[in-house]
Amino acid sequence: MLKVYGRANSINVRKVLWMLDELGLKYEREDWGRGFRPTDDPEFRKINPVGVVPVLDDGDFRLRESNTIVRYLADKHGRADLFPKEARTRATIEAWMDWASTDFANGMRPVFHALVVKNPAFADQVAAGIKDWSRQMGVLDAHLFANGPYVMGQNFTIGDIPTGLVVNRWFSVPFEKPEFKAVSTYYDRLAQRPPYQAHGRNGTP
Ligand SMILES: N[C@@H](CCC(=O)N[C@@H](CS)C(=O)NCC(=O)O)C(=O)O
Repeated sequence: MLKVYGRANSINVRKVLWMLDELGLKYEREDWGRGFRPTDDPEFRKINPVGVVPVLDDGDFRLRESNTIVRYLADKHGRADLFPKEARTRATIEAWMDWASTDFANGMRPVFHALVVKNPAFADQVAAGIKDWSRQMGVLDAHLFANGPYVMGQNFTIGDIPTGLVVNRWFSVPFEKPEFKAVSTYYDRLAQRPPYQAHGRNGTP
């Protein structure tokens, strides 16, 4: 059976769990990471020398990197509806996934770690984080307003998975935030999907 290593409240593990549910695949999961066994445990370093979750075991194949795992699962299970084969469409989806894990998440990280994890090391980065995160949210809002309802237009794709999880965190972390109407509509639309209810909009930031 497929096996996921990583705590279910990690934004990167949640991408994989959401995808597995989109595909209707059964899996087992082992808790590792903050609040559980630490990822610098020598036992975990044998699973992933980089020392982060998630990791997927698919039989005798082991894979790290959340976005890569999501793409692998789409391809392996022939889900061209979620990750089309055409090169430009595919690259555009990958661009949204890369953006969601880098530029879109850069401002989010200190805000989340200060306000939710309550790590004092991030306290002085909250204002700058909110500013940066809000600017990127504005980019997504304008894109969805002009080209939505999903990041790739009419159809839900894996481009919405990393993006949708950062959007969940935006609405779930308590701070004074500007209103982005198209992003709110997107959040409600994603919430119609049971896998997003389970792993995205599930009350966990
Ligand atoms: N680029 C990696 C990043 C993974 C990552 O940063 N994972 C975090 C959790 S979201 C982690 O393992 N943190 C250590 C911990 O939970 O103890 C991916 O996308 O899979």
